[in-house]
Amino acid sequence: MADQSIYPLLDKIQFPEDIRCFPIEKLPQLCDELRNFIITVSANNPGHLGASLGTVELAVAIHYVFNTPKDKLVWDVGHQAYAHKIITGRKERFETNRKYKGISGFPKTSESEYDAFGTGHASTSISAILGMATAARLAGNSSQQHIAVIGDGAMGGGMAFEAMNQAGGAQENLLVILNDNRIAIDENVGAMSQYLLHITSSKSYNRVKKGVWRFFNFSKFIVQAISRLGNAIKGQIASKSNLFQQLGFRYFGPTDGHDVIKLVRILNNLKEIQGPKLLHIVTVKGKGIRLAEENQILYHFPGNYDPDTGEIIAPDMQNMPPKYQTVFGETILELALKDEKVVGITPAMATGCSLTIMREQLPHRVFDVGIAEQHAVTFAAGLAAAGHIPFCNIYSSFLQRSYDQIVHDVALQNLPVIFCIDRAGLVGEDGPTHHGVFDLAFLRSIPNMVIASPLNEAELRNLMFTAYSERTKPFAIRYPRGVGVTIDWKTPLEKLETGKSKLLKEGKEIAVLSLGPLGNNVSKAITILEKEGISPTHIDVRFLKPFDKKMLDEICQTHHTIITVEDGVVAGGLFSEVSEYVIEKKFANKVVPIALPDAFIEHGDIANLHKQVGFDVESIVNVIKSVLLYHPPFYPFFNL
Ligand SMILES: Cc1ncc(C[n+]2csc(CCOP(=O)(O)OP(=O)(O)O)c2C)c(N)n1
Repeated sequence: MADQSIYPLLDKIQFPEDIRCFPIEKLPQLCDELRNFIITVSANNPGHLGASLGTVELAVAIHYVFNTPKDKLVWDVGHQAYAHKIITGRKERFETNRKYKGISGFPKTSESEYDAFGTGHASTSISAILGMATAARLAGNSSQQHIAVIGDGAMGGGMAFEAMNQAGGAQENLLVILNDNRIAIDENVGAMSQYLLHITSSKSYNRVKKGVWRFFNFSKFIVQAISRLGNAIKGQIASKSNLFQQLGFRYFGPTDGHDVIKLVRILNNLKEIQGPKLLHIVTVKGKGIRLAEENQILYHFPGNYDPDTGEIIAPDMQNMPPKYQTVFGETILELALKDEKVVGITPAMATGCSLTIMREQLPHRVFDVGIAEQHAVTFAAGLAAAGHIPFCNIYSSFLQRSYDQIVHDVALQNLPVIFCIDRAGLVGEDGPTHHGVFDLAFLRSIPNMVIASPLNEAELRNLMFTAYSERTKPFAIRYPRGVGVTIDWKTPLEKLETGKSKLLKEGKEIAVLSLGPLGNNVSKAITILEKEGISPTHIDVRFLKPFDKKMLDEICQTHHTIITVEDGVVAGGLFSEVSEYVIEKKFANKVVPIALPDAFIEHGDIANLHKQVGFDVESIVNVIKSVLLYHPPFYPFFNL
């Protein structure tokens, strides 16, 4: 007898229309298979496991009820959309999830017509779906449905409120599904989170809930008729003080987001109700793996694990250099223990950035402000204005949201906020939504800013100490995700001279000016080249702003070519700084960039991405050699 598939229903599915042929009673089994499939495949291909395990029933119910891709579905952040991806034509490719040249870990319009909108950053879904709903109305298309799925963490973000404000006012026809799993990456924080807890646990809401579910047992025609009564329905189904109702939405819930049959019934009826609606579902992050349900922070992104037990297979970190994040966490704690004015701020990434290290000892001086990067920056500005020493830790790509706050609230007032910009440069598997490659460019144009990047862990510590000691200006320190290069990193804190570079290797003809940890690849490249008799100068510029013009002046007069190396886009960063100087001073040096092109870089492991963009050692060797080939020793490099 042939082997029986462990996924008998899932095997029959490529696209949602295949599911729509199933009788509703089959859906729980399909969900079980889908969940097992995610667990099995993700066990040795790490991804955002916890969130995606919580939305299996929701994804199936939405695609069962709605006519996707004609009806539009937007997943907020998008890290919870694995089930959606698998049942919308990407089952076979799911094992390539997040891999180089594989499918993206986030919804992506170029990947599938079922991904109505690309996501990766939080709190965008309601704005996007509102735009689509508005467009449909303007086009006279009343049959198209619009659904946004947003988590309880993302619901606390400012953009979500801005969109709710417009949608509720305009009474546009859309459905927001609030996926409340009571956790963001870390514990969810703030009043919105408290409010949702109140709704899910309060007796009066639960009484109202019974009425709601009676309502959903009515036939479609009765629901249509009742919904035409407009506001009258609101009173029947939720407390008058409900925040979402006050914002002009019809609120439904809370309900169990793992009961797929009930979800289907509810969604079928909600389709018949016009105007903005919010369905509040309660789910369990990590559903299906006991350990993941119990350790939701750890299993947000667990890495490799045993698919049977869920036990995490941790990589051997013995004799490995520390992560830059650990160095940040330990160093801020060290400074905070010495100075009570030091405070730490994170917008919802306490574990990711290791501010947890300080929080364990000094919880009252660490502020997790929720997914609210704009607010985090102005909050830090307020603290600085009142004499505190705020270390505001934000991932580079999320800091993009705070541009006006950096300009208007920090730099213009010259407030000494210390920005620790985590995940700077290419981040790897998370891809273009998360690559932190614009910060050098967007910060350099802001007056008063100090911008630095450490070559290694010791330099990160020293830059933090320098920023702490100076406190005359806003000071940004950008550093990458992951491990550094030095095992003995806990060196005594040393104040560096702001704006001063460091000569790492004296050579001739070519000077390589590197900013940040990519300088370690340059050092390796030079070691290789020296064996062939090629000996360029290497300088760790450390500070992009203020820039070490004295050093640059000397370099321009003693080397015919300057190669700039930076983990950021070519326009606006180190290459621009050096080129502008060479032009301004009318030098004739050739300036060659090793930087990212004017293009979005896809996802994949760092080794492949570095090779692709020319950041790996071999590519750097080749650039230096090719420069020499085209610039014989007599090349003039005098002042024009
Ligand atoms: C603007 C922005 N800030 C931070 C993040 C990092 N981040 C990814 S998921 C997440 C938590 C989201 O929580 P929630 O909306 O409750 O979704 P869940 O993970 O619980 O499904 C955070 C903070 C992000 N993606 N975008």
